[in-house]
Amino acid sequence: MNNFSQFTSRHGWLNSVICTIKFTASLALILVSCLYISVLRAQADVVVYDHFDDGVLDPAWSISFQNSTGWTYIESGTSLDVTDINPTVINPDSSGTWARVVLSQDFTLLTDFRVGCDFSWDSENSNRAMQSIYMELYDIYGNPLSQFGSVDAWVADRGGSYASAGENNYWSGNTLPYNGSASVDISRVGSNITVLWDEVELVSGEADNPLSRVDVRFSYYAYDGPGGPSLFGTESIDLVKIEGTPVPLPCTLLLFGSGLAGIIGLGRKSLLKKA
Ligand SMILES: [Ca+2]
Ligand SMILES: [Ca+2]
Ligand SMILES: [Ca+2]
Repeated sequence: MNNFSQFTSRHGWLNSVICTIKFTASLALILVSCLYISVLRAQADVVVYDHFDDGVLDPAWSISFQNSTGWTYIESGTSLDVTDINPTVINPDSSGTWARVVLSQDFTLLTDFRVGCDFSWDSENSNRAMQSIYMELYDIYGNPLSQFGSVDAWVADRGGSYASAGENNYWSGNTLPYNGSASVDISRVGSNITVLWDEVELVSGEADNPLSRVDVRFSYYAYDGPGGPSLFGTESIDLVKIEGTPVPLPCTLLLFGSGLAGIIGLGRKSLLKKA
């Protein structure tokens, strides 16, 4: 035992002071680390980024079929092009079912976010096309936060642009050309979601729950009745980018936990010393 140890063991109060200083220093270090982590986490994380350029559909997309048995698609080198969906039902009227192929990705929960996407549609210059392409953003509870797409829902009409944000939605009517493309940008700051279509705002609305999942839905209304049969032309998607602010770590909990661990550690040390 050196002189200092002998001195402190004779003066128990000094030991307590040293322990308190050590404990305070540990807490300060944890707090600084915690703040540093918060700053790092405050930067936007990119959770989905797909150019659809390498010829293989990224397996991060899970694929599901609704009222359909398959699809024909190509990752052409520039985009993902869907040229056919095989329906299980041919509808005789307007009240039937849509055949769908849905691509989904779940990711880290995001508070503020920004979503970009380019897409296009081709109705083969015919009103008989009945098809849609949608992107849908879902919250942690599976409720839609925002949607957009081109929707051609009937055999006698053209398609229109559709978008929603929180409780609000927008529908252009049957105004889209037979062939076209759009670049869409959805962002949320705080609770306010805004959907831009070729840099023009279509709709804005409010929703607070964290963003958790994206779906890209390709749909075909197979119909054979008056005016039919319907057709599915081509729907394409490209440049999907989703980034945002991850839901922060419960820093206070971390602090509390680490502080508790520190106290236990110091307690054990002084017990060992006493022993
Ligand atoms: Ca790919
Ligand atoms: Ca591309
Ligand atoms: Ca149509």
